Amino acid sequence: MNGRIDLKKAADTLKGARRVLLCTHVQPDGDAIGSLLAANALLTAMGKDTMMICESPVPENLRILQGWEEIRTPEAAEQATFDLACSLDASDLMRIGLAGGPFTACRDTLVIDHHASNTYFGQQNYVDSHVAATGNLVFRLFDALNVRITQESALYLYAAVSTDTGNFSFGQMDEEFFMQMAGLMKAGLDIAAASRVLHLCKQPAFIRLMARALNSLTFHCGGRLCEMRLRTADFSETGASRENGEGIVNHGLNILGVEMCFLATQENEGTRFNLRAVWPHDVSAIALEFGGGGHLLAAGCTIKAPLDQAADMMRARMERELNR
Ligand SMILES: [Mn+2]
Repeated sequence: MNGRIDLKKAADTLKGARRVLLCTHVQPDGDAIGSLLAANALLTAMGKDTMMICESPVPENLRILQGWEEIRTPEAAEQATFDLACSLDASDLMRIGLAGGPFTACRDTLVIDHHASNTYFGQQNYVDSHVAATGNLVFRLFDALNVRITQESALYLYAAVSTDTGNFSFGQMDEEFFMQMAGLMKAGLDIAAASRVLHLCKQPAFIRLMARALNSLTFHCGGRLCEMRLRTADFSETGASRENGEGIVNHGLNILGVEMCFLATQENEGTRFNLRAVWPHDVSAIALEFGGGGHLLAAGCTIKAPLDQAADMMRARMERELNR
């Protein structure tokens, strides 16, 4: 039976377990790693035996979170037995990747998540899509279980909730959200220092790559559409990785007057597109037309054509959308 449960039941389930396996999604972000470490600290404080697993490595900028080295690969869990497996911040079983093996092998499974698209893949599912981050749900569990939030855990939870709100600029922030933030400050969170490391500081290679992208910026449709193009040479000459390219497209969307934008990146097999739009436009439909997908306002696809040819196609398609 895949049941939806409330906070109290989730707290009771954690209380009743002795050995708990904790896992999160592949390519983890601040909410994934922050929630994982915070849940681990919560259970450890309650005297439980725990193991944390994640298929992908912890991103560099999250390695300021103490204890990140204790996060193991899923194979580490194969030799051990647990009486509860708990997944954090993943909307479906595919999303936890290889951690899905040890997760489903466990007798009891608990899903803690905030995605509206959650498939309730646990035996018990504490899912609330009205909170900004999974970290908000872990905060509630600290409260419900009467465990004090340490300064260390405050940093974990801050990493979680600030990541999913773009450092407090979007998402479902309400009174409870800021009451929780007040709780983190009370626990000794150094918010300015944490924000600098987690959100403001960038790798020099990223800034050099962004300079290239911004230099390629062109406007169309009277400033309602903009685009950027990155060539393979832009990566090799700046020392940037493909990972560094992520997020650059948002700088196009954050230009006053822009309603739609894209970043076209040259790849071996063709051209990769990151598409963005301001409501009520829809880039997921455009991405779908080119064999990709995503959300209404943020989507992606790959066109099997050289960079300039592919980018001209995308620009024409978006111009059509804006002139409808
Ligand atoms: Mn999240």
